[in-house]
Amino acid sequence: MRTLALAVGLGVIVACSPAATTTTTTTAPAPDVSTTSPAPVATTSPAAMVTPIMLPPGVQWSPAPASLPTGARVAVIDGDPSKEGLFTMRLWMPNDYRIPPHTHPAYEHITIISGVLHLGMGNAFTMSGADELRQGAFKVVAPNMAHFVHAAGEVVLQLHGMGPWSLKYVNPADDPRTR
Ligand SMILES: [Cu+2]
Repeated sequence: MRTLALAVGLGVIVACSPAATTTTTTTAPAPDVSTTSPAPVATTSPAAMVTPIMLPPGVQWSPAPASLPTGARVAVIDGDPSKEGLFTMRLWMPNDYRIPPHTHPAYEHITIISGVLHLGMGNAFTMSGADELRQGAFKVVAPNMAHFVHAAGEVVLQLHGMGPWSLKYVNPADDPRTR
């Protein structure tokens, strides 16, 4: 993951550089994402993902709440999802992690920090028609809109929305809290 972290770091530096805004006379062609192969599946532990780039100082990954399938990690970086008001959290998913079809009571705003996430809409978990969201991608899911995700390799995403936040599975049998 060192390469990825370095790449992200460079991206941040470039984005923050004043020079980046003054040298716009030549526009570089956008990378052709359709021919870019997914990042190789790494086995880096969540702890190794914790860098100043991934999380603000003092914020640490915790095991995902009981409402999510085991294996993911979360870090709340602003606000409190259990209370009223705006919150922002990050979610780390291992390779092939899945969240079955579910809904939320409010808008879900998803930003991909790293990795490749498949995001599909509807009541049935299927990759056909699912969006392939890559680093930097942003997606809004409307309240009560059934959706599901699959991590193609490790994924770190940022989720922000208005609390109190909750998650309801379309199929109650998918709910880890009921097992
Ligand atoms: Cu969701």
